[in-house]
Amino acid sequence: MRSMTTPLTVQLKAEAARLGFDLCGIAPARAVADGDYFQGWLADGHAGDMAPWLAKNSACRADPKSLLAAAQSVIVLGLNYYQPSPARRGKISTYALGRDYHDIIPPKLDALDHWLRQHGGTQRRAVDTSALMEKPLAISAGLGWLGKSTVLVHPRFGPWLFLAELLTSLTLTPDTPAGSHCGTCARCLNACPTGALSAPYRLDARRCIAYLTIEHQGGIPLTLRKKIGDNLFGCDYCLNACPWGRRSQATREAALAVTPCPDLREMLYWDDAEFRRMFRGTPIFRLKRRRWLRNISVVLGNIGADADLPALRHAAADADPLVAEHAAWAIEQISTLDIKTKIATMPPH
Ligand code: B12
Repeated sequence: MRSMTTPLTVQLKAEAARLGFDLCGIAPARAVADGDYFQGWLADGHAGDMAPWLAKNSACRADPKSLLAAAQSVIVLGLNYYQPSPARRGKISTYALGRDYHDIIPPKLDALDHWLRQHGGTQRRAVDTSALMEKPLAISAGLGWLGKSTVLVHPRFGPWLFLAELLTSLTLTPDTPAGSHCGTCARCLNACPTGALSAPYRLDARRCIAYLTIEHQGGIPLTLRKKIGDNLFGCDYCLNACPWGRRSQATREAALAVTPCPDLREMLYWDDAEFRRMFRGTPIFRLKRRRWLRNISVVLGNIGADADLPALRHAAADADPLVAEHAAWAIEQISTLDIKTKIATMPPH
C-alpha cells in the first residue's frame, strides 16, 4: 500500500514546477541495480574515448550516497527540450540547438536547494557529468521507462527530456517506478544507421553518431563516415523514431531557443577566435574548432557539391592534420560524385 505523500513532497514538486521543470519524482537514495551491467559495458570497450572519465569512481556511480553520505532521497527532475529542427544544411541534434543545458539547469537546482535548506535539508546537485547513473534513478523515481534506444522515455514527453538530480538528507515520499511501454516496437533500433544499437537496450557508443560527433577525440573511422550523413553534432535518429515522442510539445525553456549557425562553407574559413565567439555558451563550444571543422568536412563529404570545394581546399591546407585529412576526404567524395548526382545536388536556381 503506497504511503501518503507528505505535504513537504507535494510542496517540493510545486516548487520544482514553478522553477520550470516539467517533471519531478522521488527515488529512495539506494544503490541502483545496474552497476554490473555498467562494468560489463565498460569492459566490452563500448565507452570508447569516454572510458577514462566514465570508469573513474565507476564502482560508486551506482550509489547516490557516494556523492552525499547523508542522502535519504533523490529528487529527479525532467526538463522537456523538444523543438522542431530548423531547415538548414547540416543537422545539430535537438538537445544542442540552443544554449547549453549544463548552464541552464544548475541555477534552477540551486534555487530548489535553497528552498529545501529552508526546510532543514542538505543537498547535492547533479546533471549529466556527475558520477551518478541518472536513467536508472529516473526510472526508480517514476519519470519514465528505459527505451530500447537506452534513452529514458516518458508517455507525454517521449525521449525529449533532460535529467537532473538533487540528492537530499530529507526523507521524501518515493514515487512508483514506471513500467515499460516499448512492447514489440523496435523503431529506434531500425532507425540507427550504424548498428550502434546492436540489440534492445544495448548501445555500443563507439558506433553511435552522437558519440562520434561529440565525444570521439580523433578521426572518424572511414567505414562510418558515410553513415553519419548530415549530422554535425549529436544525433536524433533513434529519438525521432520513437512513437512516444510524436505528441511532444515544444519546450517552455526560452534559453533553449535555436541559436544561429552560419553556412558550413563560411565556418571552414574560421579561426579559433571566430569559433569561440559564435559558439560560446552552446554545447558545441566544448568541441573546439578542430573537431567542429572535422564534423563539417564529413557532412560536406556526404551532402556537399562542387560549390563547397574552394572552402574544403582551404580546410585541406589547415595546419591541424585532423581537419586537413577530413577535408581532403570530403573533396575526394565530391570529386568522385557522378555527373548525375552532381546535377541532382546542385542548389536550385
Ligand atoms: C555516456 C553518455 C552518453 C554516451 C553513451 C550513451 C549510452 N546510452 O550509454 C553517448 C555519447 C553515446 C550519449 C548519447 C546521447 N545522450 Co547521453 N549521457 C551519457 C551519460 C553521461 C552517462 C550514461 C551512461 O552511464 N551510459 C553507460 C550505460 C551502460 O549506462 P546507461 O545507458 O545509463 O544504462 C544504465 C541503465 O539504464 C541500465 N541499463 C541500460 N541498458 C541496459 C541493458 C540491460 C540488459 C540491463 C540489465 C541494464 C541496462 O544499466 C546501465 C547502467 O546503470 C548520461 C548522464 C548520466 N550521468 O547518466 C547522459 C545522458 C544519458 N544523455 C542524454 C542525452 C540527451 C543523449 C542524446 C539523446 C544526445 C543526442 N541527441 O545526441 C544521445 C542519445 C543516444 C542514445 N541512444 O543513448 C541524457 C538522456 C536523457 C533521457 N531522456 O534519457 C542524459 C541522462 C544526460 C542528461 N542529464 O540529460 N550519451
